[in-house]
Amino acid sequence: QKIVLATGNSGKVKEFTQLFQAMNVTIVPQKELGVTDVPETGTTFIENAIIKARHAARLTGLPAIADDSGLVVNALGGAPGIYSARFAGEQATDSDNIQLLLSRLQDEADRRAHFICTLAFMRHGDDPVPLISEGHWHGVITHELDGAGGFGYDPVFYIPTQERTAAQLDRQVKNQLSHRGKAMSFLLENMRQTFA
Ligand code: ITT
Repeated sequence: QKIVLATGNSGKVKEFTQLFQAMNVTIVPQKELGVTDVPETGTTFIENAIIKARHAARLTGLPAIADDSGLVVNALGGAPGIYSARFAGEQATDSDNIQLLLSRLQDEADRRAHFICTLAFMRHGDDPVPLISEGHWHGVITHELDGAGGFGYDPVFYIPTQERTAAQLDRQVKNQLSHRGKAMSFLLENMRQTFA
């Protein structure tokens, strides 16, 4: 059984490949099937996840899973939130986004933040009852980058219980603790019924 992974983010592809290892399904990144990014016009994580999953499922005729995620920073009133990938502009790189985040928090003592991951799984492009799940991961924003693993904001996301940034964790450990790992464990439970 094939499922199209409705993301253009290679960091997410690596994490999902590992997260799906326990399931008897083949995950195919949308790029390999010629699916390009769809505009994320929603105003919530859930809406955007559904938009991306529906787009990939309709174009490929396969079941699709999409991930809409982002970083919610307390001192910034929840920003960058759903705009995390384009915080520093439409063409922003991870490094641009991190620099902007650190500059916005320069004189800020409250450095609490959390990642949110919302997943949408659609059995087909017109599935009226998509499976939705969400996971959160709490941490604090550092003053400097540390670590070479992960992607996105991982080098500045510090997890006090691990005494490390997310970019310093092994992928397997990150997947056990992260917003994405938590959202996936709920989804996998429910998908087992679909693929049993
Ligand atoms: P797709 O929409 O194609 O999946 P994207 O990168 O545009 O790729 P999002 O719109 O969901 O994805 O934006 C999520 C952003 O939030 C992502 O680009 C990172 O900057 C950040 N992010 C999400 N999960 C993260 C994680 O596990 N570690 C670090 N940063 C993360």
